[in-house]
Amino acid sequence: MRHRTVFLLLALSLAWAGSAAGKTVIKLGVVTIPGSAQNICAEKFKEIVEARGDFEVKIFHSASLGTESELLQQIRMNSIQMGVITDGPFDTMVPEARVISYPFLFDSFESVDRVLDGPAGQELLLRLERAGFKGLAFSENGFRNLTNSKRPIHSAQDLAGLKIRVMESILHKELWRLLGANPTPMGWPIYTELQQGTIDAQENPLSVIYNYRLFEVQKYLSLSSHVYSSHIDVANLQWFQGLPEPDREVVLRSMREAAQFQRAWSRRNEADFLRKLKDEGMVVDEHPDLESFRSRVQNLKDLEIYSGKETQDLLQKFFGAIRK
Ligand code: EAX
Repeated sequence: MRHRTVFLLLALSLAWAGSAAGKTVIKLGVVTIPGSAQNICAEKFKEIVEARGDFEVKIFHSASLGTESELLQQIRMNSIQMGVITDGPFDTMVPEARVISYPFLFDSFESVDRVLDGPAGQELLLRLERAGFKGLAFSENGFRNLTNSKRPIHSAQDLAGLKIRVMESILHKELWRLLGANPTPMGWPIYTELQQGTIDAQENPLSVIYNYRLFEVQKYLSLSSHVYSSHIDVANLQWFQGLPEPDREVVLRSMREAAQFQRAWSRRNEADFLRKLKDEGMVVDEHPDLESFRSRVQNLKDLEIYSGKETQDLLQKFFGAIRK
């Protein structure tokens, strides 16, 4: 009897300890430093989801777990469960992901929201499942702009021979090759490489150029807006499917709300980042000759990297959704 009581007490206390500490821990990776677009989304997600459910979100940031490609691998292996990751690096695993960054696809935030939040964007999120990701939402990196240390870049002719770092993305490499530059794919961050002159140029949204103090090592900025870059906010698919239904709902809704919040943040601050970059002394070309850029990449949709049936199909859906 006594033994049974002790056993029961022990079992109860274990159960109690289990539920007290029984929060579902979510490890979430972003490559960037606090204050960056990815971190804004990740922190908002943590705040919302922890308030709504039995979750504890541990955010790993500042490249502590490696590059974005490495974070994607870790999510796939479930050593971390979630990530807020720039769209670019997805395309080595899911070719359809390269439709978002198709050059000069979007001309406004309004069309970004309509397409990504509409059926075309939602279809892309579903396509990620084949690679083991649950696509939850799109947050925003932003329209990407070119910087370099060599010379003002006004038209595509000025790009000849420029050594540019691109994301670890098949599309981005091909894009800059077509534009006439000399692209090298590299994970983020890249300050040292720019400082040492291993590369001359890079392209990123204004917030990134400012937060990473790239104005210290890049004199020239061209507002090229050549590509709209999202983050795809993902979870490990099996882990997500293993959650009880109500928890799945909470995770999904919380990330959607965090993404909406972060997109608004990104848009509210863009003009301010441009002003700050000018204040830091960058030489800005606000109206580069984008026709010269466009004409070099106009055949991209017919090239091999878009020739897979599923990728071409989704690209056409994106084109169609933009025209609506
Ligand atoms: O968000 O690798 C990149 O250029 C990304 O835009 C970077 O992670 C900053």
